[in-house]
Amino acid sequence: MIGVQALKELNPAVNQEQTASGDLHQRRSRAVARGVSSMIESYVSSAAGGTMTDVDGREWIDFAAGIAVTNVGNAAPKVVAAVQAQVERFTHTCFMIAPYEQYVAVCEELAALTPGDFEKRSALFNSGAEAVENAVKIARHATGRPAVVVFDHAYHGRTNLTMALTAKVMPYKQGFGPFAGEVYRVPMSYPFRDGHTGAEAAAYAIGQIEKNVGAVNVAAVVIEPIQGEGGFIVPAPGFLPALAAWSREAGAVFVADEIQTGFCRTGSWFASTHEGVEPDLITTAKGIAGGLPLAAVTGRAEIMDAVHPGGLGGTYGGNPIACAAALASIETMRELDLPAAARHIEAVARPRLEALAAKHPVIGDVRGRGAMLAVELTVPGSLTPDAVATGAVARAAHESGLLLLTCGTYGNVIRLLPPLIISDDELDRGLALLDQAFATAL
Ligand code: PLZ
Repeated sequence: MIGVQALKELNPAVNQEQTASGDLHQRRSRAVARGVSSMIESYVSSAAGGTMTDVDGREWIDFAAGIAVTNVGNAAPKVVAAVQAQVERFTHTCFMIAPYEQYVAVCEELAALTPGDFEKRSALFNSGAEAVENAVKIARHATGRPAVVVFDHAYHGRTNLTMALTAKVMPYKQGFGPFAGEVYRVPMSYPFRDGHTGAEAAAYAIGQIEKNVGAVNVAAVVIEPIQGEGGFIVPAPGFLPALAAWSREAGAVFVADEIQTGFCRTGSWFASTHEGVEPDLITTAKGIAGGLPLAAVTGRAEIMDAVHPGGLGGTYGGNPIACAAALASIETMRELDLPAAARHIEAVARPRLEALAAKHPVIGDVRGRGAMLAVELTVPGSLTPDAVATGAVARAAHESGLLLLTCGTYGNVIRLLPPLIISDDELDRGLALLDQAFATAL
């Protein structure tokens, strides 16, 4: 997070006392809880496609997509139209009270789009964390077992159970305990740092589970196929399939948390597909509805339907406006072939990141898939994380009008998450700003 002072020094827009953003920031500091922070202090006026305009008229290139949410672009035309039409028909009934078609249609789409040619069911919720919580509830109910296995560097949310599943302490968990029990963390495959093959890393993780948890106690193995907040960590090939196979053997539910990787982001509808993995349950959120809050658990009918009627739900889960937005987003993804768009972004951006790495030895690793790309910054020639350089590059990017996110357990990863509809020109301008940010910050 960027300090107020640092941003004032770097961002001329904020430096002028009388900016609209400056005024809003003063109001904010008197009204909004300090625990909710923002990456930049420019306030949004409008956003469309791959750009955002702030209340002082400054244009930004969007390499964040609201953290992998607006895959179809901000205020995508079909999403806007669908939301407008739905909001005029009815805004809410609660699916548990009076059901409606839109909810059913989203679940049909999820069954068709998620990997695995088997009978599936879905349940809809409001946020990613809520979807992960429900996946755990369902897995425990279906197996009658208590234990949940998660991985180093994992991120699954900020609710009490999902904080326990999330690895990183600061800022997510510090001071918020005690955390939920029966959560066991095992090592993740992290090729840049551990140098292991997927098979080696999986054998080690499985050994830990068998030794410290016991296969018969495991309800669920929960994993992001590519870790998001933890640092855009792509496990070595074979790691995910080995864990999925072990879970099947052990009678545990294999849950892929595709909340950040899902909906075309990695060049495929879901990242599990890259390794031919068919998860028992998949959690989705973010990209599903083009910016409206919606999340889902989708999976094998026999596991999902193990739960008694009334056992799952919530007032707003699968709200009709969010469902209308999801149906329009999915239609847009199909029409514009957004998996191909993500692969195109990789084809353009990866060579540019590799060229950047050749110029700046602080870049120790270039990785990712599709439009989920990252560079990890380390003290040259070592694995020692360089969070200071990472923060400096991000601030320089923000100062130049590029919305750029960092991530990673060690805060030393710069990640690219552009909307998948970003134009070649916007992508090129954003990459040029990134180049410039490295040159000025280091
Ligand atoms: N699982 C894989 O990436 C959300 C969190 C940002 P919610 N990631 C962004 C922050 O600092 O809060 C995420 C994720 C994965 C679960 C979640 C949680 O999704 O919709 O934020 O609850």
